[in-house]
Amino acid sequence: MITLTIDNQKVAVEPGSTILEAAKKLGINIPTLCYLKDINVIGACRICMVEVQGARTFVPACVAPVAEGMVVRTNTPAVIKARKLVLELILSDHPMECLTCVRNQNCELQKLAEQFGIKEVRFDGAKTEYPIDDSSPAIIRDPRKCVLCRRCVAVCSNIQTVNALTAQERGFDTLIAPAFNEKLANMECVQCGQCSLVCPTAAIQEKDDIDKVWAALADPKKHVVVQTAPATRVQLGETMGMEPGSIVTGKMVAGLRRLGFNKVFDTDFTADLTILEEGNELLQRIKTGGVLPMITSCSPGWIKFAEHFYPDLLPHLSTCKSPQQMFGALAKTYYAQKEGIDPADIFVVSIMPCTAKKFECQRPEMKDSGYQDVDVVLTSRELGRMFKQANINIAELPEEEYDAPLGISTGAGEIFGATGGVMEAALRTVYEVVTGKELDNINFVECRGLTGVKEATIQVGDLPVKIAITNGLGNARKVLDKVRAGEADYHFIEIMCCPGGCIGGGGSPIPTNTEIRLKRIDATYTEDERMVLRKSHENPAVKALYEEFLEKPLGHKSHELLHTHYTP
Ligand code: HC1
Repeated sequence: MITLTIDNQKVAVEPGSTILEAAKKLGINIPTLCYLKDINVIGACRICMVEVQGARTFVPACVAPVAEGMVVRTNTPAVIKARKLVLELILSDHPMECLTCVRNQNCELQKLAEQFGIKEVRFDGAKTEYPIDDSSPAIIRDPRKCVLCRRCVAVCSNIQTVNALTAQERGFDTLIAPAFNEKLANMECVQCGQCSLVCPTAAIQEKDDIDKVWAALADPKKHVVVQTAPATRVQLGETMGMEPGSIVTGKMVAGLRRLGFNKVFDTDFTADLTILEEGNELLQRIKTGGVLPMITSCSPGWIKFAEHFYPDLLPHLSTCKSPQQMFGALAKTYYAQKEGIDPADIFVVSIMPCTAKKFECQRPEMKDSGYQDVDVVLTSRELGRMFKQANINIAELPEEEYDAPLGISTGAGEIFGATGGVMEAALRTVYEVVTGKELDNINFVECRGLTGVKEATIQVGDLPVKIAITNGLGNARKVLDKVRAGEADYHFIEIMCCPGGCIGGGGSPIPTNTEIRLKRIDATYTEDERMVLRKSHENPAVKALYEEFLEKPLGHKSHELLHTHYTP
């Protein structure tokens, strides 16, 4: 162990630790801006400067390693003066649009300026003039607000291995953008929005579609229905100041009703339906010698990643559309018929923890109802803003139930939101369908947790089913490379684009970090246990859907509305 002194307190830490980590152990929070634990540790912004006795200059605490006997001061007048200078220099090239900025009151730069009492910026000169890139259906880049922290570059390259963003030019002209300043829509960007989740300012943000929803709600001709993704109920409370891990299912439903939606439905319903379709597809592939391993297809960032980087593996993907898209197709066919509403008048809104869902709903394949199946996707962050615009604090609302029938779901649908959840939900159903026996224990705990690649073999009757589960695209790559090399003997793989699964999606509340992801995951399994029904094949509304409309899993109508193909 290495012993050092920080602000007159002794602390012992592992060799190789940084001053920042050692200070944290003492409960001393050194301010940071570019730093992102385990992802971006580059000492670029210099906000974390500290004084080290004997050193000739200030030292960036996030990258400087500890040394035996080191004496550190984190808050001397000179350190504070230097940090203020750094902040002023950053602000001198920042558009002061705080009041009209989407990150107002949730901006790390604004928070630091307030913390350090910056009242004026003494430097006035040229400003970055790169144009806003709004070419993508999901993400907007505003280089004027960029502080060059490179967090987005790190998450895109190191975690997602997409490399859509890079630093280019030098000095004052430095720009974080796709190579050659190409538009995001023309890149291999998978629209996952992880960049927007780590951006400390509003330099990268989701495309705001709130006004389209307000317009639909105000249109008397429109029958506006909303579906809420599994993860939304364990993260939306955070946008209202509630603790991470708060479960707000009933309050969210109540809030949506007060916004004026005609029906409040649940993507968990079509998550259950996905299990019936996908589970049967897996069994059919196993029985008939189809392409294995089969890979889940509900995460649109993952689908786009496969199309760009693994087009040769597309036949491995389940042909099932995502639950979001199954919902849209059914809302404008089954639901429209049942309620006697002209599908042209139905407007489907999704609330998703995901930016890529905005891209998914606009894909040309997603029009099997005869209309665009899902009209608008709002992220959890946008719904939080919409509630604020309507002066609704969901924390103060009573809990209400979803509408039937497309709001009826099971715990299996709910756990889709956490990495491993789709696999666990599928196993609950596949086991019982194949063996005809009831599971003694429906909790497949080997599917759970934040480990990047999880593997297991589950005995289903006579068949040992080999599974793999990945979250974050860098982890997906590890498994996909094995599949590509013919070295994988899995039957079924779950791939979720974002770290932690959808509870950590790119449209989630900010901040989202490992600790917060774990709290949302715990809440997800608490919700699952709270449900009366926890297996998709027991969902009475799904059973009725097959009886009244679809007839059977993988039947003609299912193929028409619920399945699709991908573009190499
Ligand atoms: Fe997801 Fe899914 S779980 S992709 O993560 O399959 O976004 O929550 O809605 O469609 O159901 C997201 C979440 C979501 C779909 C489902």
